[in-house]
Amino acid sequence: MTPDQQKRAAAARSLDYMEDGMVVGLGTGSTAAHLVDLLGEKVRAGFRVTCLATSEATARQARDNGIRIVGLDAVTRIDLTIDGADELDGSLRLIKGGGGALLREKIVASQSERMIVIADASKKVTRLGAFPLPVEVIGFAAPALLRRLAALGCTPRIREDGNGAPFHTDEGNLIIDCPFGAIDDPEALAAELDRITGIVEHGLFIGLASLALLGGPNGVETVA
Ligand code: ABF
Repeated sequence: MTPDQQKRAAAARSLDYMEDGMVVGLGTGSTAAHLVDLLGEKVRAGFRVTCLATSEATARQARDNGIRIVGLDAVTRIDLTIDGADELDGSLRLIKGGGGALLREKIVASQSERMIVIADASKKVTRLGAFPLPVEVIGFAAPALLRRLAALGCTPRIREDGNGAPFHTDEGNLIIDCPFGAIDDPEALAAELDRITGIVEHGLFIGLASLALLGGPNGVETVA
C-alpha cells in the first residue's frame, strides 16, 4: 500500500466510530480529505450527520460532497472529531498545524467529546519535534515572537505561501514554524507557549486525542 492508500484505510476505519445522527468535527489535510470523500458516499446513501469543518478547504469539500456543515452557533455538543496529525507519540500527544489549520482544529477538538486521529503509520514517533512545531501568531507581534521563540531553543521561521509571501491562516494570522528537533517535555513547552502574549495557539495537542488509527503496510493499527 502507498502512504496515500494507508491514509485512506485509516480514514475508512474511522467511519466505524461515527453513528447516525452524530455531530462530527471534520479535520483538515490529505488524510481528512479521504475521510470527507468517504463520508460523502455514506451521506449520499442516507447516513445522517451534522458536521463542523476545521478549515474553509474542508468546508468546501464537505459541501461539495453533500455533507451538512454548520457553525458552533448551531450545536450544543460535538460528539466526535476526526482529524489528521503531523506527528503523534505513544501517549497520543500530537503536533498539528502543518496544513495551517491548527487554531480551528484545536477549537473543534477541545469542544468534542472524543477526538480520533487518522494518519499513516509514518506519523508515529517516539519523541515529538522532528516536525517543526507550527505556532499561530498575531502578525503585529511576529518580529518580537521570533526572538522569544528562538530563545526557547529553535530557529523559527515565518511560513510563506507558494509565492514567497507570508502565509495567512483562515483567521488572518501568521504561522511561525519552530524546528525544535526533539521536544523533551511537550507539556512544559505547551505551557510556556500558552503564556506568551501574541501567540494565538500552537500545534501541540495534548490530552485531546483518545484514539489513533494508523494505516500501515499490514492494515490499520490502533493506538489508545
Ligand atoms: C491537519 O493536516 C493538520 O493539523 C496536520 O498539519 C495535517 C496532516 O496532514 P496530512 O493528513 O495531509 O498528512 O490534520
